[in-house]
Amino acid sequence: MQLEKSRIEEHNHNHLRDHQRKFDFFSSSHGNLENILKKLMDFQVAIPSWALGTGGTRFARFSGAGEPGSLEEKIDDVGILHALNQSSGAISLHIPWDIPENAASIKSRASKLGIKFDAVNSNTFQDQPGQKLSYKFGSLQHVDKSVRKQAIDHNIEVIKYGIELGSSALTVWLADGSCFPGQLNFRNAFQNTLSGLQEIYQALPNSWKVFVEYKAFEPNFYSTTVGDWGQSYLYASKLGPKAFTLVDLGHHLPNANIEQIVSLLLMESKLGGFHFNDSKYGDDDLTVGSIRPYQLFLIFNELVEGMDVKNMNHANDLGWMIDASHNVKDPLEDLLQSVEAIKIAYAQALLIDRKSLTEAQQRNDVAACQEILQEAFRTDTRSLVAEARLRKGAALKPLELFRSLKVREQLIKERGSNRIATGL
Ligand code: PSV
Ligand code: MN
Repeated sequence: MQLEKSRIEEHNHNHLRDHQRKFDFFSSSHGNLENILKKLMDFQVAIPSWALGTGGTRFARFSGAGEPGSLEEKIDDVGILHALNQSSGAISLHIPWDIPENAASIKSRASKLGIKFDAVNSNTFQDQPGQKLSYKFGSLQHVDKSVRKQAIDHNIEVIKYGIELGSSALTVWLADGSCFPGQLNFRNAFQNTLSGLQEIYQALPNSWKVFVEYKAFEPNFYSTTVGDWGQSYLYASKLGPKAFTLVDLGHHLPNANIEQIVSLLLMESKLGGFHFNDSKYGDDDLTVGSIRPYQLFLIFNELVEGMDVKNMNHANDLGWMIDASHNVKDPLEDLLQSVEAIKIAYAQALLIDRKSLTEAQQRNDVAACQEILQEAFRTDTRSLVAEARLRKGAALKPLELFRSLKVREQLIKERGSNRIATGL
């Protein structure tokens, strides 16, 4: 299904007066907002193909109805999100969950909806039906060369799919590691992984990047071969200028200072991209901003400051992706909420009085530093974000419109109530 433009216009017309009142009030206390509005309008967040169905846990998966059963339907779902918020103009595919059998037709379907292909993701953390060798004891780290070769070949195949679709980055997340002390020689595991990544790196087109995603634990519980940003940075540095670290917010040990990690990676020009989500305990993959919105804001504070120092383009120079999905919400509603939370935090970070903050830092005026940051964090930027949406022809209230148009009910009618999306 596709959303008609006229339904969005009608919805905006009904909400315009209320929005105008709120935005006028906001503008009256914030001066010229044109620059910020432009940045908000340009900022796009890629939707992971695997989040369009219900995520499930290792205990159960309570599938929702009307889930997308094919790559075509996943693209259609992202098209719905993008029509509603004009901020989700890209999809990140996971191979082999989403093999594009006919790249040309997939590409044209996506482009009609204004959707591009973001980073492609390889999968050497599961065994697929008919697969020759098992990843039970790892993939690129494996003691057996033929398993390593199988994993390398898979990544190269993923790059080929990406090239056909017009993607320009590969994200490698490895579940490699060990569950028990003594199981693994750490150095050999690192060296094997590095030489595998080097072969994959050789297969990257010139304009491509490779993102090395780290994760502290799970599915391995004693050691992880790309376990933290230091290890990812080591691989990325040894690989070369096309290799970067990818930060997934849920992949840290409790209370890690993610904003500091972001700042230093940016300083070293080694931050490649983001997987946004939120968590209370571990890799919970909850809706962005649902648990720790202040942390999200502090991360955006470092992102904006660090990118500006290097004259980077906020919208294009890093890969912005969501990586969240779970059992209890409608996946499309959840994704609308995640994108909104990202934009709210980004808008707050853009409002920070940088000059005063730098001066207060130079004076060691700690209380003033805190006041300046929290002034921005406590600003309700929802009308600003809504204005950016309005100017792009998106809905003033995407979630409300999703519900009032009964989008899910229509998808159920089209697809049936027991269609299950591919993915985890
Ligand atoms: C692993 O937990 C991860 O964050 C990686 O990005 C995977 O590609 C994704 O989740 C989906 O399993
Ligand atoms: Mn991730």
